[in-house]
Amino acid sequence: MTKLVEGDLDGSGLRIGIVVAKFNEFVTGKLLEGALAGLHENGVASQDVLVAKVPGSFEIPVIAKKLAESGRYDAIICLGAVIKGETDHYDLVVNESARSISQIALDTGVPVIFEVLATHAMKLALDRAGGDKGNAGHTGALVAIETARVSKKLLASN
Ligand code: INI
Repeated sequence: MTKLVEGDLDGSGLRIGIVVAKFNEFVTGKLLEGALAGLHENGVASQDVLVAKVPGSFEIPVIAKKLAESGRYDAIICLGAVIKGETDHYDLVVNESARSISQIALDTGVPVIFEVLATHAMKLALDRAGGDKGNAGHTGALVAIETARVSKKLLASN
């Protein structure tokens, strides 16, 4: 018989780490609010959530790695906002952050959720931080819960 393993949005008992960049804090603060709301709406207890603030999106991976390696968290949510300026710094920060974050998940087996916005204008970032296009932090919370739940169910079914 075929086995199906699928996540759900039961966040009760899950421990979640959030790493949020302070750069463009006007945007990332809204992402953080969305993420915390999404976790609490789905049963994650406040005392099971740790928020770590880092200077910029480039610093997210090193702290996400520490949290993932600690074994204390069922998922890590990474929040940042990289907005294109006049230099190539933008591309370097976005690419390095994305590549490292996915590598941490693969190396540790802990779901690490990438909600680092990369946009060409502040307005486009704000649209995705509680504006017209929703809140990527809130989406990240749901993705974190669902992925952590798939992971737990997989282990339980083996
Ligand atoms: N960090 C961001 O999170 N967003 C940005 O838009 C950004 N820009 O444009 O430069 C940014 N740079 C800082 C970077 O994340 C590091 O903090 C810095 O390079 C020191 O390592």
